[in-house]
Amino acid sequence: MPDLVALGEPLVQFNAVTEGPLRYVTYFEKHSAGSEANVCVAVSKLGLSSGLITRLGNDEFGFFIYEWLRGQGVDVSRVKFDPERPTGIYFVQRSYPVPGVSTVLYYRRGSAASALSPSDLDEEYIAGSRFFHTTSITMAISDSARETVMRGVEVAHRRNVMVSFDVNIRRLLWPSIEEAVKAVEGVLKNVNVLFLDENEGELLFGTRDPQGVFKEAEARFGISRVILKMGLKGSVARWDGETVSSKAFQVPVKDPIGAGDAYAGVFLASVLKGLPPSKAIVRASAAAAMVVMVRGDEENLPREVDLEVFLRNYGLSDVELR
Ligand code: KDG
Repeated sequence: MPDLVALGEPLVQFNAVTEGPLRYVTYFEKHSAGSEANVCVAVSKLGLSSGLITRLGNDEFGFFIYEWLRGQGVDVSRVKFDPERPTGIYFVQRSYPVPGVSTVLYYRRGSAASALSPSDLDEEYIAGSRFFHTTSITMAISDSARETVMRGVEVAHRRNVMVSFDVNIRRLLWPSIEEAVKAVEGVLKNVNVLFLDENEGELLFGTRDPQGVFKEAEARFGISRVILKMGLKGSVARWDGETVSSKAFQVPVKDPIGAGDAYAGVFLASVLKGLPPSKAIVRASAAAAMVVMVRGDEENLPREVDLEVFLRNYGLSDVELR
């Protein structure tokens, strides 16, 4: 069974080759993306095993994602093809109107993954893994997908598998922010490792302050492993009573989408390798920086050797970090 099992919707990403408003963009580059799929690839590239539970359309885009994930070493044995619904896609507009910031245009309503249902969960497959990972994106795409996330998290918790949850609130996918918050609050009691950013800290816990977020997460939901991402200010984690932090590595940014998944995937893979949180957080920050240097979420996800070279270039020895 894979070390990490994720549940969520992979998407084909069409990334604008040129910057600026999409109405003037002529060329798009095709990539395999989607938050939980990105995490699976991040884990697999570091030499661990991962598997994705999802549904794809029985169409060219579905075949592309399936073959891509399989090529990256992700176990696709729990991927189902839906003969009636299409694979979800989205477009990325880069550096307009804000330089270095990307915006997305989704075409995923009624997608194959939106028909995910609890019957797609193989309990023994989840129970055999060490981490079960998902996000609120999957909770937003349909009622049945939300129910699947709730059930998956419950199953993992009951079978003593560590549950990792990246809050990842995508405002475009929710009718209201209140609904998003309510849905996330509904799973948190079964979560062991929580990734979130400062805005999500504010929404869920009423504070952006790391110590405040850690305190509330523990007091309200019993979560003692919380990782707070603060953009250019770096990140801080509270891990079983220990607080660790990392700077954000400054790199030339082509497209920031996918940074959070690189971060979560490399953090979890590092923990799975037995590294302490102080090292996991630096490696995760490095990986997040690496993926934003190119278009596409997964192409720059590092292998161990790439992480080592990157960190050495920034004056940090990965021998110490390993
Ligand atoms: O984190 C990157 C993902 O957000 C992106 O690939 C698309 O999963 C996606 C989403 O729903 O926004």
